[in-house]
Amino acid sequence: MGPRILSSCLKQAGFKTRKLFLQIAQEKGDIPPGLFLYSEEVLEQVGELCKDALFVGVSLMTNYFDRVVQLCEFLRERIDVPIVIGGIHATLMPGECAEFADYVCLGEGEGAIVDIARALSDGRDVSGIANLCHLKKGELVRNPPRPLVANMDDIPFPDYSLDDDYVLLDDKLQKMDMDLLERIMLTAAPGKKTAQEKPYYITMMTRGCRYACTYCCNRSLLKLYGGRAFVRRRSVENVIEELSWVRKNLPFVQLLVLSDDSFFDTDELQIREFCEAYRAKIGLPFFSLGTPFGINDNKLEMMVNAGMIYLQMGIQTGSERIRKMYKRPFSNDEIISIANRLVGYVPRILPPRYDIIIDNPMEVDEDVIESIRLLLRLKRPYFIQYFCLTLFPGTELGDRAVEAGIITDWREQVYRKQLFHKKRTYLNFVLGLFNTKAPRFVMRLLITKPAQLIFNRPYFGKLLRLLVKN
Ligand code: B12
Ligand SMILES: C[S@@+](CC[C@H](N)C(=O)[O-])C[C@H]1O[C@@H](n2cnc3c(N)ncnc32)[C@H](O)[C@@H]1O
Ligand code: SF4
Repeated sequence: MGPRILSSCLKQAGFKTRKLFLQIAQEKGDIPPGLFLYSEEVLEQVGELCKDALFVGVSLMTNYFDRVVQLCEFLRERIDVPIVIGGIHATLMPGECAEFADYVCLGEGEGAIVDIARALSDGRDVSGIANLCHLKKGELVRNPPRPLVANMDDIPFPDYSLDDDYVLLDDKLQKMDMDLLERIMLTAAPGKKTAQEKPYYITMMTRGCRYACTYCCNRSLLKLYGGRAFVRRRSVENVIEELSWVRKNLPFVQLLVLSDDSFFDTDELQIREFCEAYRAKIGLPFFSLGTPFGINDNKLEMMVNAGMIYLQMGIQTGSERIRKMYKRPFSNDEIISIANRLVGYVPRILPPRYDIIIDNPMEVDEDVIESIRLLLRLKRPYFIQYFCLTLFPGTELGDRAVEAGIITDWREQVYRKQLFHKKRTYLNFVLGLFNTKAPRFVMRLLITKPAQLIFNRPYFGKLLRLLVKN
């Protein structure tokens, strides 16, 4: 969403943009991270497409680090065009990003990107622009942040025009057209493994989140903006206008995603207004992300009536100790009560999806067993999404892991981490059974002391590997 919004800002200011979508597929395979680099042919193509630009802007998430370094180094050698890096990783680690780019943008980029384009096209200096950092004689010069965008409705809709877009597919940079757009909106579809594998469009009504869960990058944004009015919501009218545009211009979209950090964490009036307008004017099925923060019966009822086909909710852990470590302020009983209400809507909605964080090096077996016990108490059906804990820089847990000596090399241990490779432990195996038809009594048996004594051993991973291979 970020780069598309920035492209619209530039167009509004009278500039032309060319967008390159350089994702590499098969992120989840057994491919060593080194192979996630771009091929020589792709780099050449990118170089050609960027050589006449006023500047190149790159958006960076942590796990794209190596390939962005590769790309920037290639461009710096090949063409004489300034490179600006932005996005969450640039915001978390501006110093290291400044080593392979000319400027780094911290936080929101809408104002900065237009200022950069104007300065460069007028031949003015860029280095003083608010939000930017750059290296001067090896030292990081950090300009103050500009005020946050106060009125979210002032931000233009993401740029989905296809006039000058390219997408990396099948290891080739291809000119984007409606068919390719449909294809990428389908391949990244969030509902894989369920009936929801449909081209989807993702949007957000809110920017920012008021919580600071210790594993989450949001804490760095809260810090950057010093607690000022960080959480802002677009008007319902504005969101509906965007979605109406989508209905009209991207007719293949069959599913909408409200990807706010915590959609339900607002008052009922706003949710009612949204739901009524959505139902009357949009009508496509949608799913939403939510934390247990702020979910209640009234809001659920309104969302389901408006077309919500399921909700993805972060549970993260069933261990009170780990929940405290994560700074998630609710109890297992509260989770159970919300989850059971949610399941009450099935089959009007699809089974809810609950996020669970696994492979936390600060967890002990008893914590994982607490998670299993919690999941055993939740009414079925539901689907679990497992996320291996990544100790991102700038997060509280990331800082603690460095202090504890768990992280000694960010690049090796974090940036190059296979995000979806869970450890082959016995307890992860038991957790995995929640997405199968395994009867609950079997799972209860599997976490009894005798079962743990036999199976919860290092040999289990090797055994599993053998079984899976065969
Ligand atoms: C939507 C989303 C997804 C979608 C993406 C779908 C899509 N096609 O867009 C899906 C579901 C695929 C996804 C997956 C993942 N995501 Co995600 N996702 C988000 C989410 C909720 C919104 C992203 C967004 O569009 N934001 C709105 C735009 C406007 O903000 P923005 O991108 O930050 O851009 C602004 C600035 O950063 C800046 N900017 C950005 N780029 C540039 C470039 C330049 C040149 C400049 C000047 C400025 C600039 O300007 C923009 C406008 O102000 C964010 C959380 C969040 N609230 O942002 C997490 C987030 C980006 N995801 C995150 C993670 C960890 C993941 C996953 C690893 C798994 C997971 N646990 O969710 C996967 C891996 C994806 C991958 N790399 O393969 C983390 C990233 C952590 C990190 N350090 O990299 C985030 C920040 C969540 C969090 N709070 O921790 N995600
Ligand atoms: C985009 S996040 C949104 C989370 C949502 N705001 C919440 O609080 O539940 C989606 C999921 O990613 C997972 N996640 C977030 N940060 C993570 C991290 N550092 N490591 C592993 N998983 C993470 C969590 O399971 C989370 O529920
Ligand atoms: S509620 Fe979600 S987005 Fe907000 S800080 Fe916690 S994990 Fe991050």
